[in-house]
Amino acid sequence: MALASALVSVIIDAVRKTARPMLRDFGEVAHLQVSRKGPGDFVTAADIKAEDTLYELLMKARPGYGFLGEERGMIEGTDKSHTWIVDPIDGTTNFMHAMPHFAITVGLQRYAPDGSSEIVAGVTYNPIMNELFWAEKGKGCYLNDTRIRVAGRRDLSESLIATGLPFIGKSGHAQSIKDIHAIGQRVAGIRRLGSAALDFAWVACGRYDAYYERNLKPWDVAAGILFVTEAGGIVTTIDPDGDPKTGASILASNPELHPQLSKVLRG
Ligand code: LIP
Repeated sequence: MALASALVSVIIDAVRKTARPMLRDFGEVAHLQVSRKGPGDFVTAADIKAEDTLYELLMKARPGYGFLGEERGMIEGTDKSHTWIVDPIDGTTNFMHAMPHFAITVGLQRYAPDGSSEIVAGVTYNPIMNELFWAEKGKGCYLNDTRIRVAGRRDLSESLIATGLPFIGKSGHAQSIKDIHAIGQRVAGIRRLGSAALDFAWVACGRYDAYYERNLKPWDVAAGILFVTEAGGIVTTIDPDGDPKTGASILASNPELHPQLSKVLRG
């Protein structure tokens, strides 16, 4: 990428190298080994292979950093100021069902001496559409070589909203119905496409006006939080004063719609 810094270029290179075998696996998904981590929670051989590649390349580039991966868990580094946060295939269930909507997503979290932290770089790549979203703190958000910004829509009744819904083994079913009921009466459309990382990216480029979801993981949200804020949006938890980086709940939108949606979801 002409505009990307050396740090972001390291991530982009690792993601692109990971994507090539992933596309081959996607073409043969019917023959892919799949394991069950829990009810409704699957991991494929492609997830494992992709996370292994990302671990090898990112740790080679920044040997001391920590690494938090969906499949490996937390691996502490000697440099306590940085941690890679990685979901090798966000949208695994889509991938397993040969649905062409999934992404490799990498965030870099930086820790300050006072214990606070922020996401300072992120890349999310949809290899099927060859759409590479990337951002660095204070330097904007991009889709391939084009700078992107959140939609400017102010009227909730004209907005298109993304969300995620619980399934077997997940909690929050009753709350999700309450959320859908409250939101659905006020917006032009709701979409649930099965990849949080791409939901964030599509808010950042203005395809969605907002995205909300509960009960996610740090690797689902790390890069996306940076994308939306660097594209002029706001990302908070649904309930007041939480830390969206945990993934406990997410509300991402532009500055005009965020307070309106926050009021609706907080009931
Ligand atoms: C998925 C998220 C999705 C959420 C699913 C799952 P995975 O991530 O991207 O938004 O609704 O429950 O967490 O597990 O496919 O990497």
